[in-house]
Amino acid sequence: MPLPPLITGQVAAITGGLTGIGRGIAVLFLSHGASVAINYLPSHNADEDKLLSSLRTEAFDAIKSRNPSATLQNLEDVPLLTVPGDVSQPEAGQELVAQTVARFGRLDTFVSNAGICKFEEFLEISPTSYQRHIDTNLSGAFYAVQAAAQQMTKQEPQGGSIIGISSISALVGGAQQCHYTPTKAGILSLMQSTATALGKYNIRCNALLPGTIRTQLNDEDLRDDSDKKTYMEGRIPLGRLGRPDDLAGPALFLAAGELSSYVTGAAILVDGGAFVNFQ
Ligand code: RM4
Repeated sequence: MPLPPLITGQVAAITGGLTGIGRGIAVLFLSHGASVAINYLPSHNADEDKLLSSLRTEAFDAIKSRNPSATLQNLEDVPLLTVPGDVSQPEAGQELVAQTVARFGRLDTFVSNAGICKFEEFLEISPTSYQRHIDTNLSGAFYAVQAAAQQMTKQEPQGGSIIGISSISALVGGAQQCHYTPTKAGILSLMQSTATALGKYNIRCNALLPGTIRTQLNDEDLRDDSDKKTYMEGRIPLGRLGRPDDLAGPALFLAAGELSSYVTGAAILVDGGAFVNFQ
């Protein structure tokens, strides 16, 4: 039996919601009765139009399958807003939040998810590549979270839940990720500090630390015949790499105030047990 809808009437916004973890979260939130706005980097995916329309279809099916009596008739009824923007620019977070509120009236849950990772040897990382990782992953999270918090403090009722998608690599590093892992450690730190700063406004801030989730970020690094894929699978107690859906449940828990009302400043590992198996 699927769970009944848990966040009916909530409004959520997610950066980087067109693919990977952000998309998984968007679909689950929609199926649980939320209205969802996603940000995505325009012209980044060759099949952008297809990704946009299939997201709506997936969400429609997910809503219907969780709640067969849902009133939506056609795809346009899916309460999904798609907002193009480059999160490395402060305006993108502001725009996402403004459009979310204009369409859906408020903002209950904000997921800062957009991120990039180009696997590169440390000795060869160019200043441009380094800066791009910092700008997108860390500065992007900062700007977007600030925009979300500004909205959550001024709405009635005040408050909300902010979720930063960090990584297991915030804790352990990664040889070809010397420009990336510091950004993920930064997101964890950002969530701890914003939890401290925003508790008085009834805003909870938490970090999810995924282990290795199979997304387009690691298409090449973890291709099917690679030794690394075999190695990674071998050291995960649950025996498989993560899927975007594996992150969506923990995000739902943090969105559902009834389940997580006293959870803030937390770092939640979602890694199939990989971290405990690290030695
Ligand atoms: C993660 C972690 C994974 C890697 C992705 C791209 O944070 O390091 O192993 O596949 O990044």
